[in-house]
Amino acid sequence: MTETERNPVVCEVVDQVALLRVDAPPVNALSHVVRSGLADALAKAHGAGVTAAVILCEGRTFFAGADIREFGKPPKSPVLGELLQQIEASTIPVVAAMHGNPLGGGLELAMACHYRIALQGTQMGLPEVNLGLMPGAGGTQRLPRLVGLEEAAQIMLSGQPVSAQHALEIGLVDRVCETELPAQALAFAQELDAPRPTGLRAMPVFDDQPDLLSRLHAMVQKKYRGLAAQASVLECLEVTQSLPIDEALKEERQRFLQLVQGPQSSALRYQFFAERQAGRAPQDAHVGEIRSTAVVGAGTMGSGIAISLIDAGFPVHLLEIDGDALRRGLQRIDDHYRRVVDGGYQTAAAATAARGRLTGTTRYTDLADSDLVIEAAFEDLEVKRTIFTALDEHCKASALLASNTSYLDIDALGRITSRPTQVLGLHFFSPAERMKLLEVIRTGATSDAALATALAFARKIGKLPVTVGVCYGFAANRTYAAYNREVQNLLLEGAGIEQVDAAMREFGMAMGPCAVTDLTGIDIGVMARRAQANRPDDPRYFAVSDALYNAGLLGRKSGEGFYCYGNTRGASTQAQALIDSTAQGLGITRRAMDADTIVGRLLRAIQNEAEHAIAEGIVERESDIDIIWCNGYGFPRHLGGPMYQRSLSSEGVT
Ligand code: T1G
Repeated sequence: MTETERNPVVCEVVDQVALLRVDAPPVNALSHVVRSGLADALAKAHGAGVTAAVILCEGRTFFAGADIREFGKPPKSPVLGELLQQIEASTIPVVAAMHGNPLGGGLELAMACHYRIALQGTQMGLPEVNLGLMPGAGGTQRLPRLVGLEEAAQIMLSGQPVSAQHALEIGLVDRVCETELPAQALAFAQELDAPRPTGLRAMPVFDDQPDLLSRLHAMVQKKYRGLAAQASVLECLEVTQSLPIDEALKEERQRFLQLVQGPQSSALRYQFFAERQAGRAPQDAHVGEIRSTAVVGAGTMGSGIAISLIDAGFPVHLLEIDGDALRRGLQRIDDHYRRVVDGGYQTAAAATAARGRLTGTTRYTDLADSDLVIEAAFEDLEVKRTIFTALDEHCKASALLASNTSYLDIDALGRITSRPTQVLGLHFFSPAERMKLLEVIRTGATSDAALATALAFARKIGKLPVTVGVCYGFAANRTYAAYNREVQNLLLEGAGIEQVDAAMREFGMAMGPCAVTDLTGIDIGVMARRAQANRPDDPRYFAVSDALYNAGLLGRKSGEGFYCYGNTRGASTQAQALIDSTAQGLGITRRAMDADTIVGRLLRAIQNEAEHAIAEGIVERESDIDIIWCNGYGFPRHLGGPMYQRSLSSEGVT
């Protein structure tokens, strides 16, 4: 620890128990200064004649993991594994008193302690795979010893946290307390008379659970296909089965270090910080309080948005134009809750509580007290103008008015209200109740306070906000349109429908672009482009979609588009014939193309359009584009995003 670094660890002896308090905001990450402070404090505690030690953290959470900012730098002793072995070898019992989000190295430290107590509401886990890593400080060895192989594998492979209650049930913690964590942990420590090293417990073996290993391999190959971290976790569990724990820890550390240096972890760590940068509010902007909300329009998007809000605990007035439309919207929401409860995704109690926060209405006067109104009506500027005029008349002066439009000019909507500084866009992605991405669109008049309030609200409803400016299609749809436009150029130039989709799926996209267009409907894009003011003067401009649309091939909704959806499956021969004839009519000489060409051209189409959007100030930085593509269009997060990929190729790394 250098002279200038404040020691974040304070040791206080209370009734012969050493209380080690750590205060290293914002999340008590286990940086070098924290590790050194803990090692010193624990050594001193042994000399102070105490009977036990308790480790706890100040602030919002127990250690939220290793300090991600240290990865890729030379390790500084004590590395986390050394500290954890010092804790586990302690001759006095050590208790971990957890709250908040004990994650990764934070939970590994707790497992190296001899006992664990958690505050109700604590969410703990080993999310290393979300960073392209695996537990690197004993997690693969101590977690199975505490909770068994199946639970341990599930926690490590999914990266999902478990609640304090579940942790108690599976043996990960010894106690859960409602309040007063420090006092409860002290009292617990005073009952203890001996250490209980986790590492001395027997390691459960796959031989005792014959089908488990094959089930886990199947999961890694299917659900986590192509992800190096999950594959390493399972290999490590297998290889270390019969090793003494000291050797097993070395094996784990080696695999962890390989992943740290690997391309997937670099991309995922980039994504972690990019997500936090994308929705950062303007410096010192006032953040207003959103308590009550309203949604105008109960169609697919409006009802999905309403579900997002009531699930996040906000009361919502859902307004529709008449009783029938409102009933259909409310029915759609009731059907959603029936599905998620029947499917075990949400408890009946949570669904009932959420549904109880929703009130349907056909009267604008009922929105008078809403702090935020989100308009999700038909994509027509005149319809939206009428709605914003009514909202401006009936909503309180402080209310924010947002549109969920995908393309239209929100500046124009702000101008017809008396509050243009409080008008902005909240562009949700379908299905709105599930998709995390949210474009927060500031107009030329939107104030910093309105933007900051909307960004904070977005995070409160569990969304991932990206600030964008106003242009046709904002940032997401604008770059997606460029991608799709190049898809159609490739089809005209000779690439096959299935060839394009297969190339992009093999690259890692969740779905091929032609299949996506069939899903959303070929007519949607055709209608939007016909309404486009400055349509490019290029005869090839979405000529394929126009040809399919004119032939009645609309995609899934009509039973045929790029693909057939009836009894016959696969690419549509009619669509292919239309592509061939359109190409011929345009005088295009078709030629064979390989997957690399297809992927390269489509990535460049996104990158070029993104570059223009950044130059125009529509988005602030390249990583915002990557956040949009990884969370809105299924771009593989472990590849970082289209702009991240370009940075690799410019560095000569492919
Ligand atoms: N290291 C460094 N900084 C971190 C951090 C970490 N582990 N976690 C969060 N931050 C920063 C974050 O960048 C932001 O900074 C601020 O804290 C608030 O974060 C050895 C190898 C804990 C649930 O993966 O999931 O341990 O933007 O905005 O929404 O086996 O942060 O303000 O400058 O996210 O309240 C494993 C990652 C690491 C946990 C809190 N741990 N963090 O969410 O706040 S690898 C993780 C989170 C590891 C071991 C392995 C969340 C949170 P800034 P935030 P939040």
